[in-house]
Amino acid sequence: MDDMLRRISSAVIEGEKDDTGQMAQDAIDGGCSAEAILYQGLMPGMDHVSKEFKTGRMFVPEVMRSARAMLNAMAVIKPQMVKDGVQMVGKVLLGTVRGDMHDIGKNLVGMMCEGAGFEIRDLGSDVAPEAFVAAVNTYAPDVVGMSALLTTTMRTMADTIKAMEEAGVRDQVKIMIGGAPVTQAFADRIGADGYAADAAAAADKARELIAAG
Ligand code: B1M
Repeated sequence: MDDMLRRISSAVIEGEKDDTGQMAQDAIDGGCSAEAILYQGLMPGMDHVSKEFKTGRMFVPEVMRSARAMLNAMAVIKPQMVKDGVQMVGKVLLGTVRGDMHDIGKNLVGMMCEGAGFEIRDLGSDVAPEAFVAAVNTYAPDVVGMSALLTTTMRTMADTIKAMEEAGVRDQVKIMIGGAPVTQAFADRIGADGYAADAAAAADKARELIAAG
């Protein structure tokens, strides 16, 4: 069994996206729990990828292949996880803010967070402040993650936080922001709870924000 989980970890690291679904199915058929596949197979694999990305030994295309490998296995184990009542680390609501169509980085953040054990609700790109507010009410996420790639759309992050304050939902969530033009100083200025420079750091930051309560 351990060997099976180790092979799943390696397949994620190597980005063997066409194999991981079947490997996860074989593991389930072999009596492995969905929880073990997630926590002892997929997550250690993505954790390794995250470290390699942070230190510059893996690059965006490789990380995306690994993330896809992980997501293909997740698709197979999810029904079993629901049946078994497996708890995820937390819920992250993601979106690229209004007026901004860039979603590659945001998608990568979603994949990394999913690899770190979060349930992801992705609202897509060009997401209006009111849509974030409505989604907070619908999904009750732990963390709201906003992405912006344009200097002109960064200020919509502040508008979104303001809309959450006005709707009375600001204190129900932690807010994390990121994207190429975004900085820690900007996050501090607009009252976000956290900033992350890249997708691996975003998964760490989401964990940290939840742990901080
Ligand atoms: Co656009 N674009 N683009 N573009 N584009 C940039 C951002 C730009 C820097 C290019 C340039 O001029 N050098 C420039 C912005 C300049 C500025 O604002 N100062 C720009 C512009 C001007 C535009 C248009 C206005 C161009 C035009 O039409 N005249 C237009 C705007 C459209 C709109 O959004 N309304 C536009 C359009 C597009 C395309 C549609 C063609 C395409 C987007 C496709 C898509 O996303 N589906 C596109 C692309 C691809 C880029 C570049 C080339 C690459 C962006 C990217 O995907 N990077 C970009 C130039 C560049 O960055 N070199 C550029 C890869 C990605 C993995 O990195 O998104 O930074 P990134 O995400 C990182 C981190 O930032 C972080 O983690 C990610 C992974 O490590 N991160 C987070 C991101 N979100 C996070 C959220 C977090 C935490 C971390 O917490 C929630």
